[in-house]
Amino acid sequence: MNNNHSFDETSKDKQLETFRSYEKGKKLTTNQGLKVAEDEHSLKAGLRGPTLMEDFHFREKITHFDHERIPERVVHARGYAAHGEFELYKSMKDYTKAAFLQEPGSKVPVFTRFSTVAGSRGSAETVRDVRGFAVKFYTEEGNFDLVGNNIPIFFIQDAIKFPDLIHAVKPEPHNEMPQAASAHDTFWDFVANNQETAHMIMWHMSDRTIPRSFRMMEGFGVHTFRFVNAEGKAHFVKFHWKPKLGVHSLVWDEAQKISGKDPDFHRRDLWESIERGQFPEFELGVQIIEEKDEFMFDFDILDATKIWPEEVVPVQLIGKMTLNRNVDNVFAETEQVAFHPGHVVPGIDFSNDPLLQGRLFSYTDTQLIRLGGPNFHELPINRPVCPFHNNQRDGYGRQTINVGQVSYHKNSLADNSPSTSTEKEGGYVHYEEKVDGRKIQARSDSFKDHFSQARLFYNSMTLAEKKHIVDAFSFEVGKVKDKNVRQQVVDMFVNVDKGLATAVAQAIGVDHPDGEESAVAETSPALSQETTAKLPDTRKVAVLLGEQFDGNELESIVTACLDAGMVVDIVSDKFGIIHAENGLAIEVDETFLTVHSVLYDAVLVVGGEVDNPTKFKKDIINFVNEAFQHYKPIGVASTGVSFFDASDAEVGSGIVMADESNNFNNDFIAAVAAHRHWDRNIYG
Ligand code: HDD
Repeated sequence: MNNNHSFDETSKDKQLETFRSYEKGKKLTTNQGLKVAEDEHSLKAGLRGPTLMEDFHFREKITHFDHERIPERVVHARGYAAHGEFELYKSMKDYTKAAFLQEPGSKVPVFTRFSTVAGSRGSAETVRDVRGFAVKFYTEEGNFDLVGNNIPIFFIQDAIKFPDLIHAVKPEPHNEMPQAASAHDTFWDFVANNQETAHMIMWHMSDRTIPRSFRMMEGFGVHTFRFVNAEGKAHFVKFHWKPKLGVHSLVWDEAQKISGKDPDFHRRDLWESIERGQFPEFELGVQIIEEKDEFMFDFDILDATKIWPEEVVPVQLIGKMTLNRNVDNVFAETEQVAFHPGHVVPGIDFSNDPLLQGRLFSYTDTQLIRLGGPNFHELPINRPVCPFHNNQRDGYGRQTINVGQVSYHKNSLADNSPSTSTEKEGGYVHYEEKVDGRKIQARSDSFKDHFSQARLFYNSMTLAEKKHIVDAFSFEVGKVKDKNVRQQVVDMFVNVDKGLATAVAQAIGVDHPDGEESAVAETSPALSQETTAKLPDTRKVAVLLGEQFDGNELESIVTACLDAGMVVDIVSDKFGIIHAENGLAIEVDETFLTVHSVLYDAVLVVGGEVDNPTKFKKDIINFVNEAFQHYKPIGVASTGVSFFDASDAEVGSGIVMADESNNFNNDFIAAVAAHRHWDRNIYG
């Protein structure tokens, strides 16, 4: 196959091209290449007679169809991916010898898959869940996989507990409910009885688990890894992805409604942005700690339930990933891609984090069943772009035709090839860490503080973010049927914050907790989403419009929105062309039947004349009320005031009236960039 070693950011695309099949204009054949004359009717004994086994085309077609499905991923089953490139800003030569991190300006191809964790392959995308953020870098030294999440820590400290965690969060086995949700008894029973989950649960109950878009999430490698430089010196490193568009979330009511209106909301958003040429960008950040400083912190750097606060260990931005191409075929690429935290290149090594150590076993193991055997590395999406040769042979679906007599090492018949490489020649040499200890099944005392960073997180939230956390707990634990489990959860989270636990206790009808909250008083401002980038780019606006609108006003605002990089949909009572009073004609993109307020970032109320003004008014009022409830920006054109006045929305934060604004276009765009307007009283 294509093992030529010519390398640049397009090398993966060139390699994939050798596997693509273009069917348009081609003749239909069987898998044996035989041209097919009949594809509508099976071979029968007489016009009304039984079908004959002899019909090989029928048998082949049905048999292949019968075997089309493969097992979904045991976790992260629902995902979506795109191709792109990674460009280095800053040489990491002092820290790592990884070839793709040496030369500023150098680029490598990447493939990135985003996912939810708990739901099945067909589940809704805006559920409350952690998001997977897995990146495969196709480097000249082999594939490096950064298999992370959108949350910088994890639920558990030791991989041996992973099956327990997943059994608890998946639908309950006796009735297989609920789908793609953590709001049920077994999950919260696990939480309360495994208190190492405390910090992760605070993130899980925060807005982070209901992202607005895959393009507006951070990503984290979670574990402590090692960078090793050419001199063999190692540093501890954590990886971050920072989205250029900032970190933004939905509100819970909206997220639930989107699950029904558009279960594909996140993949559609990613697909459409790339198709429009608005390529998602994420900067790669690293936090680095010297080996000698391993024990300088009040947390253990091997504990995956802990962050390294950015104010203590700054994040250096070293490069940028741009996702610029959608897949050609979701099954072939997104479904068959196989990630593994153990896919590393020289200069990147592991730490003894017991969660990471366990993952190093699990990922190959799971591909063996999911992808049906040991040759999944030969699937086009998984192939490295550099050559690969070894003595592994055979197995289901083997594609490589290994030529020659020899498949063992060492040998003389093939001059001892394929031969190993020295470190200088690029051979991977494991970091020689000194390890000394007794065999023991226990956890270090330094892993036992479960609440300090959970409190640090809560301390760092704004008032609105804290309220969302209280509401999320109240919803989730409110769904728990067992009152004893509810009580245990409240009793656990008093260790984080008494106000939080008491408010939740009140909402879910259990006794107020009487424990002591953590004494941590510090904050880490980097943890709040309020300090994130706020831009109008790619934000989606619904313009609610009928006939005889003010053409000049509309043209001006729509042009301004498009110039600001926003996406504008004209929404009316029916499809077709509508006209302004000045004759301007505009095509309707969507109707009140096909879309809904929750699918947009902002609303612009223009109004106008339609066949059924009463229904039109009601539709607009519904749109506006919902947008108002979800803290969204609402612009009101001069013709739209009567519609706005008839809604429950009130003038205030994020409401921009053309009649009252000196610079309506700019004010509206600024309100959209702000994302949500939390200081709004939605209850009147
Ligand atoms: Fe995992 C998939 C991320 C802990 C076992 N994991 C999977 C994916 C992501 C993560 C993003 C989907 C990759 C894709 O898109 O195909 N997992 C994480 C993170 C973890 C983590 C960030 C903690 C820091 N995982 C973890 C543990 C184990 C696993 C402790 C087992 C011991 N994960 C798996 C798996 C999956 C998987 C069962 C399912 C499908 C796959 O691997 O390819 O092996």
